[in-house]
Amino acid sequence: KKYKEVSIDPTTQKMYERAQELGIETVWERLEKQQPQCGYGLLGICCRNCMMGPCRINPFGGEPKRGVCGADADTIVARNLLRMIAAGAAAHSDHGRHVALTLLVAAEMAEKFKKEGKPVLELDNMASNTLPYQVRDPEKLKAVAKRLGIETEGKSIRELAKEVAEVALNDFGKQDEEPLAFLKAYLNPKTYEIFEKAAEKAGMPWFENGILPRSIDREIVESLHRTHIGTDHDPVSILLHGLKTALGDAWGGSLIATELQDVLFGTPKVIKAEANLGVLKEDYVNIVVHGHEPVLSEKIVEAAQDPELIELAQKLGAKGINVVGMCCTGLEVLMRHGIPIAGNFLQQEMAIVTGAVEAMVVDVQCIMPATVDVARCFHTKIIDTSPIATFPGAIHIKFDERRADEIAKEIVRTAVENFPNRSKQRVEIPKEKMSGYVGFSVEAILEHFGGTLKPIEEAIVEGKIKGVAGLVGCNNPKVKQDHNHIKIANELMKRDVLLVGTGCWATAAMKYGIFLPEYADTENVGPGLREFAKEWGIPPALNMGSCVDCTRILVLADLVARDLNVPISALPVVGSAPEAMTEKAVSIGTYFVASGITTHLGVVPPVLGGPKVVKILTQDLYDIVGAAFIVEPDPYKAAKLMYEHIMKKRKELGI
Ligand code: BF8
Repeated sequence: KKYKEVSIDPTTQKMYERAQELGIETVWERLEKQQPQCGYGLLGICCRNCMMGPCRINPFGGEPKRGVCGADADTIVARNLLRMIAAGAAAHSDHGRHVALTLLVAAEMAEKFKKEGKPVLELDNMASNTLPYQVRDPEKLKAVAKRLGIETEGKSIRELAKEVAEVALNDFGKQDEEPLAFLKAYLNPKTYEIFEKAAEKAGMPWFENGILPRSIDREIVESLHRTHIGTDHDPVSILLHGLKTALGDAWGGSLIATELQDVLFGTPKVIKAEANLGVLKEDYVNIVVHGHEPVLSEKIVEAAQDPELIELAQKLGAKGINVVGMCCTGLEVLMRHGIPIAGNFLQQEMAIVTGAVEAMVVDVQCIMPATVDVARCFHTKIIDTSPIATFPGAIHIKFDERRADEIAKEIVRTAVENFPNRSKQRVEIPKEKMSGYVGFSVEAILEHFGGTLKPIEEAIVEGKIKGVAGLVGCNNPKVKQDHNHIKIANELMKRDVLLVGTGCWATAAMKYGIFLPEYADTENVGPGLREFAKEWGIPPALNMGSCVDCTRILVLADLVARDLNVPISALPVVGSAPEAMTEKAVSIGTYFVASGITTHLGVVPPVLGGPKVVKILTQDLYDIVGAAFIVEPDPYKAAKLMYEHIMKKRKELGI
């Protein structure tokens, strides 16, 4: 073969080869140019936390054994890991804050308009289109309010929206020692108790309330404080605080993002849609929404339906406007509206290489700055929109929620006006695309099973389904794209494990047809799972959404734990991030484990230089929180280990 095989996805492979022919540098060449990657960095034993350094520890046992301050390998590895968790938790949680602020701003605008005498009922219901954001799912808002213990009787949607947003925002910045209001509202008592006692079990009783997070921001700030030179040096306490910070993400920041996005934009319902680069259309203005926050992408989807803009597109020679998604914001609009998703993380440059993208509209997280360089080779415009994420060389149209509609239209117009600049001879869109069912929110799953999870629980008890695996996370160019995602999925389904998943894993699974009920007929699905899927008319794997929606997996696990009156750690449930890449994935892995779900990582995180840290993460945590990490790059071995864990949990439950 002339070119390296970088992906099992034919569209990525084709566009990669095209990039090679056109002399365009991609993520794979940049990875190549980084070789050999720094061994100290890979092992986690370099420290740059002060200016006496940078320091490195000899991984072979010789000198230097300590940094200038005296920190040893385990301290350095643990501190570095805590900083990764804090960054991941910060990214998810800042996203959650943004959603809560959007809800608050919309509620306050409704109040203001009401005083100005605009239609009262519509404003009280937050359904008025004079508002930049409406409450699309009032029932969910009431359900969230009830969970939080907020009185709903006699209150308008506007009043409730304001109160819920305020409780959420308080969870970010409160200063008392009480655990998060959202955590208290959503977590079952048995798992709560494990969090409360975890630090004591680990021999550190001075952690007040164990690893129960007090405030989302405070745990993140404390992570930076603890890892400052001369502060926390014991890998146990550093890692315990890592669990606490990650739990602030899970049962705080990410949960708030998911729940309030459902309130604002609607709770996903099961819907059929399409995935892969083949969703780009040759005769249309193609707009790719890429990043994470639906506060933006929802508005772009709306603006693209504006008759005036469609007319303009037609005047300029296009048939219409085609909005498609990329990464998690793509999953958000896929789940709620069936907007097709063009790809996962490693396809962002590939989408531009088709030559058919008028604009890639980006917000925050997982957007490579290299998209701007690739776009320079075509007519594509990269439009950055977040005040906190500016890309040199991009067009900056910064978003402001108060003027959301106006700005979204400006963005779409910029894309449309770029259509005549497209060079038709340079367009090459891969044909491949796949359809699948998406939109499996917890609410949609409950509805499908008649308002209860009993059918799933009974199938597990009977052994028809052996357990459930939550597959999540990124692509990483160190792994052939989607290879581990699909192998692990198939190996688990063959063993009758029902899959639920999010993020770039979910997009990968969709591209290979795993979200079609027919997939249950393939040899990749075991007889028990096949029977169950057919009986209920579902695919053998359920798409639960974006990465912040990993909290949907937690909420689902929590409901089962409540039904069985056990902590989450007693359930035959495992997690996996087969191609993990981001700091967010590290936070997710950590909060899965802390919440009681043993989790596999398919890419080795930078911890191997700290033997004590490795032991804590892969062994000791079983005694502390009832779950731990499995690290295994080989997907077949990984699936086997995950299955063994499920079987162990079944045995412990006596089923
Ligand atoms: O939050 S799975 S590469 S896109 S981090 Fe990023 Fe990883 Fe994809 Fe979304 Ni999640």
